[in-house]
Amino acid sequence: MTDEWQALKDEMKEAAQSLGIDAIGVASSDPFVTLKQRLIRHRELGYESGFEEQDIEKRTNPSLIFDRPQSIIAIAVAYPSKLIDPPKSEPGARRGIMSRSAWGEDYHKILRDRLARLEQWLRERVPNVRVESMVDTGELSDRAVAERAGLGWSAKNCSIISPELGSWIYLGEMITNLPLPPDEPVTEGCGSCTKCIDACPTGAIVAPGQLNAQRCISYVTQTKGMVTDEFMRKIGNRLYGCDTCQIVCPVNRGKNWTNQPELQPDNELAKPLLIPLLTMGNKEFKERYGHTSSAWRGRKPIQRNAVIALGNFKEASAVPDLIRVLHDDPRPVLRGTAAWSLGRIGGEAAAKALEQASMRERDEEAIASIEAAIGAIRERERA
Ligand code: B12
Ligand code: SF4
Ligand code: SF4
Repeated sequence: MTDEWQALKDEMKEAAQSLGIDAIGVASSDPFVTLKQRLIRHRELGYESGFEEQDIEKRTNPSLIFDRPQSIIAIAVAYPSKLIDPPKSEPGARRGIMSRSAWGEDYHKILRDRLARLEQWLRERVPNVRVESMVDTGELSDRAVAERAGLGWSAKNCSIISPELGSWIYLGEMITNLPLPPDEPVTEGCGSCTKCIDACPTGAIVAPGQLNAQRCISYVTQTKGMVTDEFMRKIGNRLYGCDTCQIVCPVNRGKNWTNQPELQPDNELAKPLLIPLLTMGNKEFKERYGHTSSAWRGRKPIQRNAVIALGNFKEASAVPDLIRVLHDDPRPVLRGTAAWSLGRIGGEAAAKALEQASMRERDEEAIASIEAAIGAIRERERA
């Protein structure tokens, strides 16, 4: 019997590429005991983002979410890391950047499709197979499953790094009632390298493999409220997500996966002009970005980040557009953020618009931001 399951697993591994899956492995469905301790500690330290499943028992015990599980099949789908002939960001035509995980079609859709193809493939061979598939939003830790299934190691930047594919991979999994023999975890690791920890702009990687998500720019770009001065400066021109700790990783050098047609980027979406984003309505946002993974929080965080990026570029030509946001945008967070950017850029027109706004503004956070911006301009004038 064991040989039969081994044979099915071997056949499945051979079929993976034809199902659009770049790497596949099998993990046991035993409880994730060390992960559980880790998640408890993570919560105690206040390092969670709030985007993870909150029930730690369910996260770490597959038998609580699946009747008599026998194995977990982990899959990885590789994605591109390079744009071909990317448009330049230059004075007068500044551009933002979407993280690679938001290029192409939403990876949730793509991985669900690959898992559905795999389920169909299994059903043709084992008609009474039972499965529960998930990607990102499911209860399980996709990284912990992938690590146990031998897809890669759990790296210092927190990513799962495949020795062959690097970390430019999305992860998903399928709990099953099939007693497939588990794979061995990979033996490679980060060694003495610390490039990602050194490069992280906010010190969010507090120890190897330990992230304070509250300090991670990827998280900050996905929040909806006002961002603190410290983080606005560090966001740079990122519109959604952050790739820094993967870009600097030597294992990723030269790795750019172009075999998944749906995941290939559109330059104008991946590196869009900033000013047109400021006036993008909801309908236009859905048309342009609705099919990407950046859309799940709506247009507000992306527009706020576009305002921040213009401030960080100190883009003087954006002052009239930022003044329009400051005076007319119905969302206080956008008005407050525009004040910050105008304070960064400075100049007479910005100062005058901020003075006018300070007399009209009613939102407390926006008022505070306007006053800080006026203060910043005055201080620079005095210096
Ligand atoms: C919440 C979340 C976030 C949060 C927090 C990220 C984090 N590192 O915790 C934020 C918004 C910041 C985020 C950002 C990103 N995310 Co995210 N995110 C998730 C989500 C939903 C849950 C992660 C989680 O529970 N973290 C809590 C930590 C404590 O647990 P864990 O990372 O799951 O498990 C590891 C640790 O527990 C560790 N561990 C356990 N015990 C111990 C003990 C010791 C001593 C040590 C050192 C480690 C250790 O080993 C486990 C396996 O690696 C997963 C999807 C999912 N359902 O799992 C995607 C996921 C992790 N994200 C993903 C991606 C792509 C990203 C970004 C690259 C996106 C971007 N470009 O901006 C960044 C990377 C940031 C980073 N350096 O981690 C991918 C990762 C793919 C990969 N190759 O690893 C996932 C798996 C989504 C997917 N299905 O593909 N994300
Ligand atoms: S995603 Fe960016 S902010 Fe987050 S840990 Fe990596 S480098 Fe740091
Ligand atoms: S940069 Fe170095 S330490 Fe960081 S994940 Fe890559 S190999 Fe590991």
